[in-house]
Amino acid sequence: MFGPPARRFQRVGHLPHMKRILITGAAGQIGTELSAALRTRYEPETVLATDIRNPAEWAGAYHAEELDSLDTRAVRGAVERFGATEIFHLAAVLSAAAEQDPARAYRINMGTLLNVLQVAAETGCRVFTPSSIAVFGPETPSDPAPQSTLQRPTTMYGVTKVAGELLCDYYHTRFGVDARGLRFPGLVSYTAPAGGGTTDYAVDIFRCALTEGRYTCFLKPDTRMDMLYMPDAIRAIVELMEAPSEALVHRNAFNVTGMHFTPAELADAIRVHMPDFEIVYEPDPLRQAIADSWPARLDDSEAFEQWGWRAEYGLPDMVADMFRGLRSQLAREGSGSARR
Ligand code: AKB
Repeated sequence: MFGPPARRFQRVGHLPHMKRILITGAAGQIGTELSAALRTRYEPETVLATDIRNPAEWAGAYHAEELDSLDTRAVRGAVERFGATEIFHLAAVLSAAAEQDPARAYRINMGTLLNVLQVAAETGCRVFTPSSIAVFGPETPSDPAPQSTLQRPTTMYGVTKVAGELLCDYYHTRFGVDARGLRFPGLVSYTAPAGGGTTDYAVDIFRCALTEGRYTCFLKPDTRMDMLYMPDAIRAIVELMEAPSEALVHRNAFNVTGMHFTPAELADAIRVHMPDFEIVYEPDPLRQAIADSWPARLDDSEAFEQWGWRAEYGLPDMVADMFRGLRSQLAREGSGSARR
């Protein structure tokens, strides 16, 4: 089994045509780990991490800039100044947060992606942007949801992700932009907190287990959801972006998955490491309705067939690695309350 993403990739060093990568939303859950992995895989100075938040708060010593990706001129300026050849566009409002202010979520999710694709069309950049299991709705076959199937989401986040998939396809066929993407299920990680998602319980539960010994779950105990551990997600992004174009039938919006479990099953897996761990359930109607509208599992066989994708972490490995990583992180943060 591989370690954390930053250590998992061999450096490929100088490529014949050197990649220069600009990341938006770099301070978020995926962005924090993807920036580290790309700096390891390529030369660190070829990665520019950007976020709407001030880099002084999140970037450490790395090359980073504040960037509002709703501002087309600012995106174009950053791409041109840095000489970017690829944009990894991660800035987005997630599912539960989007339901609090749907119009804002539409503006941000669609506006930033349109800007990135437009600048990519003008500058010749390649693009990666994540899609989500949220593109599916209650009418989609649930276990598993096929790669090509009915997409009638009932959330604003899902609406923007379906439209985003179509927009990527449009910019590819109309302007030749090499826009690729993955449909992620819930992502589990410990480096940066998740925020505003429906699957966030599977992240928060570990920190609460270690600091308080208990967790109050906002979903019902038998809500089965699809999940992927972050090291697998980061590897999927890198492998897809490095896959030869000729191998790809879909290019964009590949289903990928790692494991699927319920909150009760996750609590049992946590008890293997912490026998006294307690969980109580106080379902939040909004997030429960979102979870119930998504498939229980994605069929990722097309990703395997077209570019060799295969997840490495299942539930027990993921739980063991989360505890290992989070314990060290809490020790670094100086949280004396972490339980053994
Ligand atoms: C969310 O819960 O909104 C995200 C997702 C599944 O895209 N984690």
